[in-house]
Amino acid sequence: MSDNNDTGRKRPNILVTGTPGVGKTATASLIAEAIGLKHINVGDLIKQHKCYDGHDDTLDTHILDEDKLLDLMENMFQECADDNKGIVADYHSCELFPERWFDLILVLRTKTDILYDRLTERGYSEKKRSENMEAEIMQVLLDEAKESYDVNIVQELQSNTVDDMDGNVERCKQWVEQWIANNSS
Ligand code: DAT
Repeated sequence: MSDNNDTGRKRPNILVTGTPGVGKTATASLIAEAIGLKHINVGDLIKQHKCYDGHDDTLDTHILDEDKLLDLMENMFQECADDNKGIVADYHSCELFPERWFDLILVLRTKTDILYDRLTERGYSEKKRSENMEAEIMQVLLDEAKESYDVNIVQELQSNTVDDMDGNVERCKQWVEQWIANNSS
């Protein structure tokens, strides 16, 4: 993993991404707790601040107001950098964010049968569940991350079991410690 920083930040920012249900929010909140980073659940932020630009009746979803969301997040990133605090954000997409925000992109992956059970438990419709399963099988988010960021900062991690999650948090913690050591001068 690359850990060079030319932004002058004292703490790194991490994005946890992947298909819905792979464990982004669960993992990001554990990372935040274990390392002392600020957790931004981007989906929740969008809802709280109504970052909507109308409604898509065919897909029955709100249309994201990207400018509003990015302005809001830019302020949060600036405030955290001013306080020497790092951020761990989680979202099911990654290409919309400026590359300069993140030092590490974690792409969580889950086996099809396990993801099927999680999405069923979440009450997803059959259509929504199959769309997301297909996206996971086709590694849509991994490709999106590799196209949007330096491949050296993109890490693919398995997220099937609680042990996987604990291991991912521990690995991330070690990476952050190394990043801080490499960037303290
Ligand atoms: P996401 O934010 O990617 O949509 P989540 O964090 O809400 O996913 O997790 C979905 C559900 O799956 C939730 O009940 C927690 C569980 N889960 C997530 N990652 C897991 C893992 N590695 N092992 C076991 N359960 C996990």
